[in-house]
Amino acid sequence: MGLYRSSGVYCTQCEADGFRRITYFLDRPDVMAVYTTRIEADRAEAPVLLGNGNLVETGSVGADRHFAVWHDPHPKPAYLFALVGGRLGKVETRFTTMDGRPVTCAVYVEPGKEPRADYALDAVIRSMAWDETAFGRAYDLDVFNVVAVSDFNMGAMENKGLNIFNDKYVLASPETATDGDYAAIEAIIAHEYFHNWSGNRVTCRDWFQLCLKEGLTVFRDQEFSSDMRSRPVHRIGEVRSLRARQFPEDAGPLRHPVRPRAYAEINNFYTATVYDKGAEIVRMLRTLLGAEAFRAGMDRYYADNDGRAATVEDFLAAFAAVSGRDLSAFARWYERPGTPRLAVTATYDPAAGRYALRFAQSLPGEAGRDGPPLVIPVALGLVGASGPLTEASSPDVRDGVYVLDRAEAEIVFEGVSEEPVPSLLRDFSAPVRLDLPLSDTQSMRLLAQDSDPFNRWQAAQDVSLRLILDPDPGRADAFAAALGRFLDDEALADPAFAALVLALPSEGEAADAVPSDVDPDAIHRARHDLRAHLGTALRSRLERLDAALAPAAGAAYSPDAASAGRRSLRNAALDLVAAGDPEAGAARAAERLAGATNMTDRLAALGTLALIPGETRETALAEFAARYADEPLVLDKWFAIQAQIPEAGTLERITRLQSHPAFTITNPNRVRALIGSFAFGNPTQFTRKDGGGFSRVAETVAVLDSANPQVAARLLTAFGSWRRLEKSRAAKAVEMLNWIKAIPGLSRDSADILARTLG
Ligand code: HT7
Ligand code: ZN
Repeated sequence: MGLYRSSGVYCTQCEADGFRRITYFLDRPDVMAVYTTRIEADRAEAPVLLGNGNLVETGSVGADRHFAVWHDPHPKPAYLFALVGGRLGKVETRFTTMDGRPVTCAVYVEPGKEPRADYALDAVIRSMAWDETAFGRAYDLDVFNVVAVSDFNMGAMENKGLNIFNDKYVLASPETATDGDYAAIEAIIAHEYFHNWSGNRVTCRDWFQLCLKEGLTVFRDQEFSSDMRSRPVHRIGEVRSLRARQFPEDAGPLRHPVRPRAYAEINNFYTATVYDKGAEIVRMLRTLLGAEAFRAGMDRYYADNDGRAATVEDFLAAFAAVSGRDLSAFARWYERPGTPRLAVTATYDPAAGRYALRFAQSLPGEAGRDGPPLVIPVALGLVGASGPLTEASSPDVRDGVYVLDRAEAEIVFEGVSEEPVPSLLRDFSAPVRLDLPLSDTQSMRLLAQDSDPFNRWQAAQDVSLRLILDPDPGRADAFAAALGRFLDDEALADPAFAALVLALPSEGEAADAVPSDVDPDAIHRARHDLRAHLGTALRSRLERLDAALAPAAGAAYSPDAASAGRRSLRNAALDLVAAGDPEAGAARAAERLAGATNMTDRLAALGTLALIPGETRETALAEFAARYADEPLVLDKWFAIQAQIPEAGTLERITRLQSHPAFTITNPNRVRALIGSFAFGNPTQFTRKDGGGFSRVAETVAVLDSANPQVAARLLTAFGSWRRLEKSRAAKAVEMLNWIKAIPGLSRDSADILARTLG
């Protein structure tokens, strides 16, 4: 925090309260000022000098030194202050805003890596254009600079006119970056750029309002990515990540309202709840008001609050003003922690052609009792044997959405000619857990017939989850047959979607569905067996797809969504075949690895091989490391893949990797790659019964805590679900948490997470 050096480059990180480490200041977000910054440095050491705003003067100081003066005319809080000085190369281009302002946009990177910044620069230009079209927001300075540094605690930072990035989210080439990396670069460049309005022009009154800028900006970057890529595929990705990170947080000891009521250390509140559930609230608001009123509300919010430090109330007031709606009940989403449950039961009267759905919402609070109801938009439809029943209607459903604002309610559809399967929470219209007891046959009807792509995917997830929790070879055969029909009919038309349908719920998601005494080994085995079953049953189809999706010889790599989708299905097919026949799979993956022309295919093949013990795997890993010895971001992938191997030998492997010359505890990306991937991505080994996994992470926290408390505290959050584990593992986790607690001089960051986790 404050001013620091990353690989010889001076840079700053002031959010949330780092500016006070640079100079005395009233370091609160509601204290706004106009800044003029004069930076002076040794010319050889720091030929590039960057600050907020526009460059107004440069000059020499004696023979060896020089200076630059930057002026930012927009009043801002200190957390948006930034400066950079160092040896950097750049790529740049011009953009003219909708109000005619010429802007020079540049991306600065380590000299020699300039060609790898082209995609990020292109994403800057696309973000600027999109915010004008989608939200009417134009850029407001003469320059927009992005700087990539290699030591960064988070993804990036939205300093006014001078965004500073973790280089992982800037640098990309087909040889070093996967399709996922390209998509993440596009999304994070957009996210930081969009903060220029949602965060910078309108900032937060205090840190309790963090979701005001983060939830809104995540929503905006999600919309951008959906417009750039496939909307349904992106939505499924958003929900997978919400369920993987936010739902467990909301169910564990670190749960907190989207607008927290109290904090000991604000750095610990840059959470999935503030960011991702915060974005879901904005999405629900749009669903409730409709796209037009939502856009009018956003315009009103900017008009009323430009140049101000605002609150969640100011945000909601803008929407209430334009729509005439009372949003006071909706505001409860910001205050109530936990994921609501929505239980639904259905009754059908064939004689009357009437179908009733009964809804009951619940969200037990601290006292164990439900509070006042939330406002839950439920997008829905009814699906018959050969498709959606469009003639069925209910007076309570408008534009396909029913708004549940009571604890319990019933709605009735008339004109229902056959018993339907309800398709509820279409497009995941609210961040709730749905209790809707469907049979496999009903879910498979949704997979085949629903018009909502999200619920088609959800139906496949539901069947697989049931089969992981309650294995049954006969039902697995029926599921494989349904998947086979789906693949035959649709896989080549939308490969990215098909790849998602084939992907089973993660071990974490399966654990989340178990009420208590979670045994990660049992979940791992059951999930592995189901993959093997499907891989065997679908083998010939998957091999045909593999062949059909092979790129033409000599075809150039392109990161566009359609090409990425074809790669993802082809790689998913390989992985599933390998689960069914590991020997043949290993040979095929090794072949794919040798012939790969881009990092997406290479890493996917290595990932498949990593799950198959043996010589082929070890040789492939050694060759990969040798090939990319000088590529830190690729080596991170190599560390991460090995940390996630679900085998008893992984702990030993991690010990070896920790003494690998490329491992360093001082680089946040490297620590996250090895120890973070182990803690968050290897459930069976992190929660080993002998406690070895917990102690490895605890030891890392202990070493890291004084130098980088933020990263140490984040690692500690991996212990968040210890209470749900079966007793012996839970006891080992507590032992290690208490061991950390006893470390003298523990940072406030780690102490806060510990206190709440043990709490
Ligand atoms: N607003 C930025 C948050 C951030 C941050 C917070 C605490 C410590 C370090 C940090 N680096 C960046 C990033 C964002 O969400 O846009
Ligand atoms: Zn942000």
